Parts: sequence; C-alpha cells; structure tokens
Amino acid sequence: MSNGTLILMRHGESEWNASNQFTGWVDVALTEKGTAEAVRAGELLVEHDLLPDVLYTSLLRRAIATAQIALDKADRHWIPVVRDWRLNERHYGALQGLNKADTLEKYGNEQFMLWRRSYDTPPPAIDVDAEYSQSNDPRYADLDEVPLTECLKDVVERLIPYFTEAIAADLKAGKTVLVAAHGNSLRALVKYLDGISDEDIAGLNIPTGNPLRYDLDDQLKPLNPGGTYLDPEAAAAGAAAVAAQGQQK
Ligand code: DG2
Repeated sequence: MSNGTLILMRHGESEWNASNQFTGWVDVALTEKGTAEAVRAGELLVEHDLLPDVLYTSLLRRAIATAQIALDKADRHWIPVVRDWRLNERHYGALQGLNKADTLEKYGNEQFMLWRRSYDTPPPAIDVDAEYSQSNDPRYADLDEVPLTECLKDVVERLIPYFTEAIAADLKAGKTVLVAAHGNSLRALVKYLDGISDEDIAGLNIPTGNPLRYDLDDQLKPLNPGGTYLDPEAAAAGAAAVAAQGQQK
C-alpha cells in the first residue's frame, strides 16, 4: 500500500499573535483574520484535492478551531479527530504573556533570539502559581509533570516518538493526515522530517494558516524536501513576518 500524505498546518492568527505576546501553552482564541486564514486553508485543501482522512491537533483552541473551520470548508468536518498535548506549542516558560517587542528591548536581540530560536536554551521557568502557568489545568492532569518551560529540543523529544508511533501508523495505512499545530511544534516536526541541523532550524519560520504538504516515501522521508506550501507566495510573506516579530510593537 502506498504511503499517505501529510499536511502540516499552523493555526490562523491568534489574539496573542496579533498583540505580539509570547503564547506557548496559554489557550488564546483566533482573531477574525485567523478565522479567515482557516477558511482560506480549507479552500486550499479543496483546490488541491487534498481531503484529510484524519486530523491530529494539540489541546489548544487556536489549533482545534483552525482545523475545524478548515475541515468544515472542505466538507470534511466529520473525520476522526485525535487531540494530544504532544502537539501543543512549545511551553514558553516565564515569557508566556510578555510582549515580544518589550522583551527584545529589555534583554537585547541576542538573548531574545536565544530564547526564541536556539535549539537547547529554554526560557526561564514559569512559577507554578503564576497567572499563565498550566500546572493546575485539568486537561494536563494525566501528565507526570506539566512543563514549566521548554526549548525546541524538549519539543522534539516529546513529539517525535508520538509522530513515529501514532501519526505514522495512519500515514503507512495510506491516509491523508492533517496535523494542525503551532509554530514551534511544527518546526520540531519539520526538523525531523527534513533532517535539519540544530543550528539551521533557527532560520525556519512557519506562517499561520497555510497548509504545507509532504509526500513521504515508505521510510516516511519526504519526496519533496521542505514540503510544498499550498499558497507559496503567502507562505513566504507569512514566514518573513514571523521572523520579524519582536522588531515592532
Ligand atoms: C507562538 C510562536 O506560537 O512564537 O507561542 O508565541 O504558533 O502557537 O502562535 P503559536 C508563541 P515564536 O516562537 O514564533 O515567537
């Protein structure tokens, strides 16, 4: 049986993307623009004849809502859904809730980029009782330990085993799999799929609401390295905007 197709999709613009705040595991909603991006994503799936058989999302409403809106547009709102915390955004530690431009100004570009894009330097841990901590959130009650911060390496370590066990089984069964997740959890997945080095992954940014298609061989290696955005022009502009976050208030 041939391998299925993998579609990666970052959620549409969230309220905290719009206000330029570090979000991580904070469960913020989509903006109107984010909702429109999700609708457009659904149209793109139809235009490219890429109708998902199964959806994997995080436990965060910006990914859940984006996927549901896109699938509704594509008339695939009825497919099975698997939600798992391992697809959550990287936990941004004590930075959660802070404005990115203020943080850049306060700590300087080197420290800011180390926290944002280095592979293995996590931001400072959040206090268990802080306003934006998830330590007492019932949706994570089954976790041995709720993260207090994460670097990208931590995300790779929690997410890739989940991908190779759970998600890969559906791909090997020939399904078209939609993964609706986040900027950094998708960076972790793309790093794995494309074999990107710990250094080079710093330069990769994922735009909101633009499906990224991967065709995989039987070892689940991409036949189209880097994947193919369904709207490449919007993806390039969107990725550049993500890279520049923090530079503007
Ligand atoms: C953003 C990513 O995550 O931010 O947590 O602030 O994809 O859930 O909006 P998302 C956040 P950067 O790492 O790009 O600053």
